[in-house]
Amino acid sequence: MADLFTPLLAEEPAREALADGAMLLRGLALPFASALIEAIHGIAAISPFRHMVTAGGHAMSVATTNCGAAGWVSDRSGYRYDAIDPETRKPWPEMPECFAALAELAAIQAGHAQFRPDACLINRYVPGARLSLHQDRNERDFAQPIVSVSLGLPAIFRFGGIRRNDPVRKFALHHGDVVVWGGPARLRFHGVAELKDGFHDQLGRQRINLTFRRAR
Ligand code: MD3
Ligand code: FE
Repeated sequence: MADLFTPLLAEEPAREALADGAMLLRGLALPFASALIEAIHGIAAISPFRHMVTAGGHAMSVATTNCGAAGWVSDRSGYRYDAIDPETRKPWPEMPECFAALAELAAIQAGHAQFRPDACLINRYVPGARLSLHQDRNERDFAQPIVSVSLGLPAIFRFGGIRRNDPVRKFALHHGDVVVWGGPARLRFHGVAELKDGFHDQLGRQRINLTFRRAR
């Protein structure tokens, strides 16, 4: 599979270690961006973006959908992965080939061979939307990394420690940036600051983030 990407990797990608286990691959998704955006429109036509409700009963400011065999869902009873979209009562749309290929490429670049995501959570931010500090712990095997892909407007990402009150660092994630979160970074608290207004050529007034996971 890695051979398919050789033309894209004629130059070494800019790799930046954010922390032990967290690798930023700036611009890695740029050659895929148009294909990813087209695929996102196709997914949202089947399983629309919606504002899920947290266990505490608040609608999230971020709108969400999923593709793949498992999708992340939240409601008054809590967070979990489910093969069925609760809105459509049908399976989530299949994971497009360009999604799986990019996730695998990124994982290989960060030293995680054999990453085969079964879930892709798609988050949509409009100006003002934010994601409060949290850990991702609904997946079965924390040895599996999470790959995140940023598209559209830039966001300030907040990266904490393994305890909620650990200090938080901030850095910007731009269109095309990919981060692989594995090893000791896998259970660190993280969030996204309120999205600033702006306009992106391909996505307009929004940011879309893909997170690829091995849920089961
Ligand atoms: C660090 N999404 O969906 S991606 C999420 O931009 C989520 O929509 C954010 O956090 C977004 O759960 C951030 C970056 C990210 C994803 C998973 C992580 C960072 C992570 C898991 C562990 C540590
Ligand atoms: Fe998260």
